[in-house]
Amino acid sequence: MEQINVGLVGYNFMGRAHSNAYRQVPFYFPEVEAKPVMKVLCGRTRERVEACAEQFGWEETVYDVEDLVARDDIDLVDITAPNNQHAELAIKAAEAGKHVFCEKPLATSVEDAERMVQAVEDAGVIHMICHNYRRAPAISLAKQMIDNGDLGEIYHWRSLYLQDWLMSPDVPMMWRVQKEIAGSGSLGDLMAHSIDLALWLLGDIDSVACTMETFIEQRPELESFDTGLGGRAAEGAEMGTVDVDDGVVALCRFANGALGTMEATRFAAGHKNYNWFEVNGSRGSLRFNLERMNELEYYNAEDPGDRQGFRVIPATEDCHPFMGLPDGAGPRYWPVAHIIGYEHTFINTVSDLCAAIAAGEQPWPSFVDGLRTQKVLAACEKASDSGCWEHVGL
Ligand code: SOE
Repeated sequence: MEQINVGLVGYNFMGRAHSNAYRQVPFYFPEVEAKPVMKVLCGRTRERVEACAEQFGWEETVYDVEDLVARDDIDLVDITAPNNQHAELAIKAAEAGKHVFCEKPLATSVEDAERMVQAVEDAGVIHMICHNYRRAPAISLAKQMIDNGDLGEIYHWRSLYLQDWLMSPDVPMMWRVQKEIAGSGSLGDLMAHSIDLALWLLGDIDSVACTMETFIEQRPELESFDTGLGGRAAEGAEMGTVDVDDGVVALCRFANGALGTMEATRFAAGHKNYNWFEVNGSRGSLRFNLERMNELEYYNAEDPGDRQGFRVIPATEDCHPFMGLPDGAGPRYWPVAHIIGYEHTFINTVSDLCAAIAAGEQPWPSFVDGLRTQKVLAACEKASDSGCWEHVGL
């Protein structure tokens, strides 16, 4: 397969991150034979779609997803539209025989996530959910170390996903604070990432306890549908009611006996994108902080007593995941310690997606993984309502 013709739905924050990834894969992953071709950008607002297509490098534009999935020259449909559109768009694409790539969370309900899994499996197409942080080299290194037994028996998962961009009451009623569109607030927007990493690194979550809060319940309405982050409302705008969580705290019990705590908020003053986790085991601990993305902290409980302590592993050597070209041919990005950034997690993700499509293989994380996270999200919401521990049912 020489090329993969891509149709992208959505052009805001994630549409831009995905567009950049398609442009960069051939540059940094020359060994991936199937090159992504940025064929069609799809969106509702013609002038915005055309401007973004021009800026990002998409060949053509359409304004209705039906026109996109009807095209014979599209191989992959990539969905970065708001969460409540994921199910309809993915099912349409799968039924048209297109491979499907979808931003997180997979859907706004378990029922919709299950319909998406059924559709892609019935269609026999390749499917992937974009949990980009799995392919931060330091997090993929953590996965290798845990799977290798370097931490021994796992006792604890501990995660924080802290931002503060919603703290101003002037931030308007954009889609991320509307349950009908987003499904939930900090829970699905941020804790979904932590839950995906917890499931990937530690395995099934059996049960959860959870509590949530909405700190600012009224926000000014938007003049027009805004799918960006934040923004300002017009003077004297009507007030709308926020019906999602601003902050969420959860406890969880893993099937392997480990205990977990998770927290997510967009009201943690001073934290901008603090996606942090720590794993504790019988042989040591690992700790990651996205704001220091190129580093993995490691405590080896078996180090000699006079030199034990957390050490920093700079995950920028050619030997680290995604950092070296095949067959030791040198650095994939830059020489050691020249560091990479947020956008490279998307480039790494999209390169594996393209390689999988070319090989006819199913990449990770799939829609089945996305459904697992959706079940944990739903159990958290149920636990928050009931005030009791709730089983996840994985
Ligand atoms: C906003 O909270 C956001 O853009 C999330 O939606 C993304 O998934 C996360 O990676 C960064 O923050």
